[in-house]
Amino acid sequence: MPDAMQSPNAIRAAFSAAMSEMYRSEVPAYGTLVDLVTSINGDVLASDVAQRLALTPGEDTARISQERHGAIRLGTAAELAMMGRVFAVMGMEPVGYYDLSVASVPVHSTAFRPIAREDLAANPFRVFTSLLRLELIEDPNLRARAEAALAAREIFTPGALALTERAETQGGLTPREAETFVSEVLETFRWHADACLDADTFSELIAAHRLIADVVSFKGPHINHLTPRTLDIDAAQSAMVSAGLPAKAVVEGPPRRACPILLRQTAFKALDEEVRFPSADGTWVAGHHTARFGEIEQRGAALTPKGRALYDRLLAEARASILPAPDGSNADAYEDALKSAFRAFPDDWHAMHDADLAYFKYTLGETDNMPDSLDLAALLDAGALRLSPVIYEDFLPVSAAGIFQSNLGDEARDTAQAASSQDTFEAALGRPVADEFVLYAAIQERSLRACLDQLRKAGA
Ligand code: OOG
Ligand code: NI
Repeated sequence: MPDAMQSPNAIRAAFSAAMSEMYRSEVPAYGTLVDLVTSINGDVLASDVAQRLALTPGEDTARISQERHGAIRLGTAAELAMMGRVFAVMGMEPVGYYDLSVASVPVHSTAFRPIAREDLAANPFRVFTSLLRLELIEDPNLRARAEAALAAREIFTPGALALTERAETQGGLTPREAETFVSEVLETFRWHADACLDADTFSELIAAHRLIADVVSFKGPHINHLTPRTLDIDAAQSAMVSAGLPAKAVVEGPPRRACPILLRQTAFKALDEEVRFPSADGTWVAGHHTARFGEIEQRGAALTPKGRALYDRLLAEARASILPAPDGSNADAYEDALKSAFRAFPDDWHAMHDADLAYFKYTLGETDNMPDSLDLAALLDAGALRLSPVIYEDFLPVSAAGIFQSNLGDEARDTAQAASSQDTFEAALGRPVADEFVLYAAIQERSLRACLDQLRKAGA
């Protein structure tokens, strides 16, 4: 009898751990970040604050300090399509379309992540995956050289390609194959200090756009950051500053609230790294490149389309009055503007639920005055049903743009950009991306149905 297959969840967890270990050794400051977040999460979970967050015990808290996302930038449609197949072996599906051209970043992106509630609970590892839009290089000669460099590289090892095909044909991988798969796929994400383009071409690409140089000049799409999840990003931000990490001036996303929504993120700036460029005479030329950084995030409730529209409107309102300066000089004023705009967003789980602003998981509560009917509002009021926010598992384009920008330098801001193109992205990927709202709504509906079934059985 053949070995049983390793579950995609186990492969994903192993991959996430292996990636974290690799990044810790490549970027020591990331290790500092993980340690500091782990300690803050421990403090929050042991305090009253944890109660207020209304997390689902176990499901939302057990693996909190192992939770993280990463990001890579790919160069071609073929790379994206293959990456999609590799992630599928780990139970990660493309969710959402992000157009970063609005922020003068020449990429569009999706997030590969698990989709079902059980799979998210097992390990929610996600990778923000961007595809470069080479058509945005204006100089035809430089564009041709960039295309040639991308066409000449193979970012996957033969072992990774073979095992992905095997997983597809045999419907999974055995534990032993899975172990090899993890180490083979890790190679794609590894940092390469040796560029594959000469120093002059690299400089020209940097001049066209720093991001283009980052994607095109190296052997592979090195993981550019890994982001642990914290339960208190403001505490983590101060700890980052105290630890001497070059933290970004403002936290991206919504303001601090009693009931966190969506995603708040902050990063420390990219490291200046030594690289070397090949030259025609066979020698190497020393140089440097900034690509990799560290980030932390605090996740809150996933918002409904109505809640998201309100979020987008309030964020735009705040940003119309003040934009955070890259040097941090107006950080306090920006935070005040954000806080005052978001007064219009209810900061209470029950109120957010009743106004249909966020998605929730329901659990059964103990109550002495069980209502006669299974009316949702009555059950909640009586405490027969309890609310726990469905955690947001995706990303925010304005925040992502801020994260990209903080690592590109400010000269990258006003390049002209082509329009959004989800169709082109999906054609490159070879399949459509999932709609995040549909996924969250399904989690909410299923949990409600399960509770009502139990109540009915109990003879309510
Ligand atoms: C990705 C930036 C987006 C986030 O957390 O919003 C991102 C990148 O720099 O490649 O990771
Ligand atoms: Ni990120």
